[in-house]
Amino acid sequence: MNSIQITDTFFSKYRELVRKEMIPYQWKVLNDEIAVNIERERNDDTIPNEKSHCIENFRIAAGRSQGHHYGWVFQDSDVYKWLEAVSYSLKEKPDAALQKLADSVVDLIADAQEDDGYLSTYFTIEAPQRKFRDLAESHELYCAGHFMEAAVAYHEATGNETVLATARKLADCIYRWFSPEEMAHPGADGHEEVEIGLMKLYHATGEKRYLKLAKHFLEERGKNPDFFREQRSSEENYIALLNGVDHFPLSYFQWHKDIYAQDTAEGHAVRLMYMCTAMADVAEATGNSRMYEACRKIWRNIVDKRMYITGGIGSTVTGESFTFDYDLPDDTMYCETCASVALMFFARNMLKNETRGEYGDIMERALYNTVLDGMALDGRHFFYVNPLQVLPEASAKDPGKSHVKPVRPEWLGCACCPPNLARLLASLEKYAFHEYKGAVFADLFMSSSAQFGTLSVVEKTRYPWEEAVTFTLDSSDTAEHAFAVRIPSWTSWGKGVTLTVNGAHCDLPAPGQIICCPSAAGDVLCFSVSEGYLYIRGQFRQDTLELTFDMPVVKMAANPAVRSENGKVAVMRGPVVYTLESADNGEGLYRLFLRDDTDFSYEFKKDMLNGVGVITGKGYRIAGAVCGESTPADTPLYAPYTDETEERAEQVRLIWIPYYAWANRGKGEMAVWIRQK
Ligand code: FUB
Ligand code: ZN
Repeated sequence: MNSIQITDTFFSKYRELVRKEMIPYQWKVLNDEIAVNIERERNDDTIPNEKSHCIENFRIAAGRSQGHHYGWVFQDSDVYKWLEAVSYSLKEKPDAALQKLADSVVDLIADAQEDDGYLSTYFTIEAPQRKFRDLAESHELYCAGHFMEAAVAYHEATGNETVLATARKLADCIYRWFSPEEMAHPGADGHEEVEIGLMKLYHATGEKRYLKLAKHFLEERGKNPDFFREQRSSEENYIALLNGVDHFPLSYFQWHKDIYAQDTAEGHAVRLMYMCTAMADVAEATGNSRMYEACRKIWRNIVDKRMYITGGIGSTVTGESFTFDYDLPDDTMYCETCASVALMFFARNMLKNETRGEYGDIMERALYNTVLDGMALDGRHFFYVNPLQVLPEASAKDPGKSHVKPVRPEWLGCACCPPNLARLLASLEKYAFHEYKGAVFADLFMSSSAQFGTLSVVEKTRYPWEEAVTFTLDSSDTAEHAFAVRIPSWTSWGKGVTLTVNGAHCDLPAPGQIICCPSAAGDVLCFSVSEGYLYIRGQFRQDTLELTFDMPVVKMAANPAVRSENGKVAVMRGPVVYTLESADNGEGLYRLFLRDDTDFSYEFKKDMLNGVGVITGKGYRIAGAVCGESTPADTPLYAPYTDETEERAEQVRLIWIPYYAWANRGKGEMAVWIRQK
């Protein structure tokens, strides 16, 4: 039996926040029990924002209450993601009262399920005649996928059989309707997700039909380009289920091409990431190297050309989508929290196919930056969109920036992100390690104790603030074990990695080289490096490895093709992207710049922002008016250029905080990128 317990100071705070704040808070919101200010994610009057009504929708569908469905057609998924987060939390810390509550939610969901297994409160209550008839927009399968994920997690955590039976009944209903063998009904959901749920159900039950259906849905994409249009036109009195979506191009749904031919990241970012997450899983489960290669192509395009330095993805609010290579505007972007959560899912499933450090590198980049940015330090306010530059006045007055919020709302009209964050943080151990071909891999660094068969691993670290990570390895048998540690790619920006084995320095092998060092039991441990991992093989007897990852403060530049960041730099230390806020640096961040003389210093401040590493350094501020203030009368709007402005610049001491921690001290400006002279 494998088990992993996270004991980490940095992440335990987050997991405690999930348990003590997010889960109870979200439960109250889903029940409309507390008055919260629900903000629309952008200026769009059609976005429902009066209440959540999630639980009430289920009660109505179950016949326990009367009324109409309220909210998005995919409102049910908020409950499923909450239940999934509860499952992981219960697994970590049993809580009888919470389990009782979750059991009652499971019973409610089972009651809302129709006799044939169909489950979607919107269609049961409002439009039974439209079931599976508008897959582009209906999200029926999307919600089903989220329920399957929750069901597997809840069953694993508590042994509750009702939840698994309900999920299987739903999967069987879907299987009957689409029936891959007979092609009873063609098509797949406009929003990928059911494929992930089916794969989890397959892994949990061994039922091959679920795997087959997941693969079938993936391979349906793009087969018939007219499918969504044909479905719409076959409905008498068709009414759109989602406003505006019927005008989006097929690439919005990843329906523009066969999945094997899609080689760039197109369309809605969350949809694409869910599709790729499922593809990577199906590729591994079926040994389909063509499918893995298809994932690789999309992966390369994202990480080489379409991802923000923060691990955010999605460059435009229109369709919450990718745009084109190197188009990464930092003040109008989307960077939805869910998209980066899902990028982590994708990376994690890529590791099932092939162990490459870059998958762990991207999980880490997304996690420490955009993902954690998705929530406030109080666990009760959430970002949907994670900008890299904010001017509150622009967010308030420029309609093109209405989605760029300067502070995290209490809840959102479309509440997909908060419970997605909760379920990810509550299950972080699934991302910290993986096993592959008999070896155990440490992918993300956090203090923990883990047992993998006969091998026990105790990890201690103060990452990401401190550089050392120590592993104590011990096995209860005499077999040779293989353990591997990801070497973060950012270590190449500094002095690299130093390795100490049982207290003695050991050189790090070059690729292709093997270096052996004494083990605690008087034998040897042999080290090699491959594809971003340090491998250690041997018989482990309380052997201690200490890795020190050099973490200098680094000025990062973007590829010159990234138009918005030309001539600018961002500051990073280890995996953490830093940012400037007006709370520390005054208004008018756009007037700041750096020269080559920046003398960075780094200090951990335990009383600031729940404990963060803070960077200070020399910078310059150009004199002049702050946007919004009246321009000094003697300064024209335009004048011939002189570098007088530079000469008038005053020297200032700048303060950078971790990007994820911005917007926790009220409304103000923020900028990740700053001009470099
Ligand atoms: O469509 C369901 C969810 O709503 C998506 O995943 C999010 O991007 C939001 O649009
Ligand atoms: Zn979201």
